Amino acid sequence: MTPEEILAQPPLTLSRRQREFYFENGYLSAQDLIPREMLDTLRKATQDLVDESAGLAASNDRFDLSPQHCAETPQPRRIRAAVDQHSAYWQFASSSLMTDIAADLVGPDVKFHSSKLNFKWPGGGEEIKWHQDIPAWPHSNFSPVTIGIYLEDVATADGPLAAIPGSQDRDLFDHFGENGAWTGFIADQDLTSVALDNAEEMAGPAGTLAIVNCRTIHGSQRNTGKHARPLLLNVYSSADAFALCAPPTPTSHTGEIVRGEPARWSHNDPRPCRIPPDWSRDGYVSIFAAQNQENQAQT
Ligand SMILES: O=C(O)CCC(=O)C(=O)O
Repeated sequence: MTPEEILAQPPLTLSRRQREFYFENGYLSAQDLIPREMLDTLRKATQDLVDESAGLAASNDRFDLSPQHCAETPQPRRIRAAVDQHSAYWQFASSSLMTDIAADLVGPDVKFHSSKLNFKWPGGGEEIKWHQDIPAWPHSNFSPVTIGIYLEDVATADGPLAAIPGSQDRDLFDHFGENGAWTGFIADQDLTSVALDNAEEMAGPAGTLAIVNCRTIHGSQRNTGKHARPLLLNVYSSADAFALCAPPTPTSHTGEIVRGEPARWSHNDPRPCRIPPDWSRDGYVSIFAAQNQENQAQT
């Protein structure tokens, strides 16, 4: 569906103005939509998983560990395929509240794509360099949207997600380095054409949604604050968007219709997208590992 067709549908949870803002700017920050009880359930699940990660000495297919991680101070930097790691995450991602929010942005028929929880720990939380999401998982159209939720209060110092307004309607950039290897970020020479001074931060209290379209250039600074920044990110698309390649981090729900009906026809956007490495063969750990050029093979 086109943005005009989506906007012609009656709003469900987001206001008309919020939906228009998303289509104009490629991102949206929204507060006061998530009930306290839902948030508390996600926080409890997350604490349980962080505690569980204390027993790990190395990253595995569930946890990507930060270099500072140790048993005394467990610091996973990502919970991979989050909806498969705790039932609370899937209950949240498939709730009518979240799928209605997704429907406000992709149309009434919604497909689930993927899920992860990124942490930035105080004093060490890494920068995530400017990038676009769709080059890692091309689809037949550009409806995929990442809906993030902060599980704790996030201020500027804690490394909130930031987006470049309007970048969803401009170029898609290469996320490969000069040696032809996947980097997961946009090279400095390409960023000279990007209005980085216009970047908008999406800070806010726990429960704030930070939403980005799959073409939107986004990233986040290091955490120089005193608090951890857990950000749960779920990706949805319109049902008529079909993945062109194997996803980097498939979940047991990837491709599932979570609202409405399956598509009978694909919607094919004519704008091209470069094909990423074959994740099903080469493996993928996380954006942190890719951007730092750490070993991408599964361990
Ligand atoms: O955690 C963040 O700040 C950014 C996450 C992100 O953009 C990603 O994982 O693709």
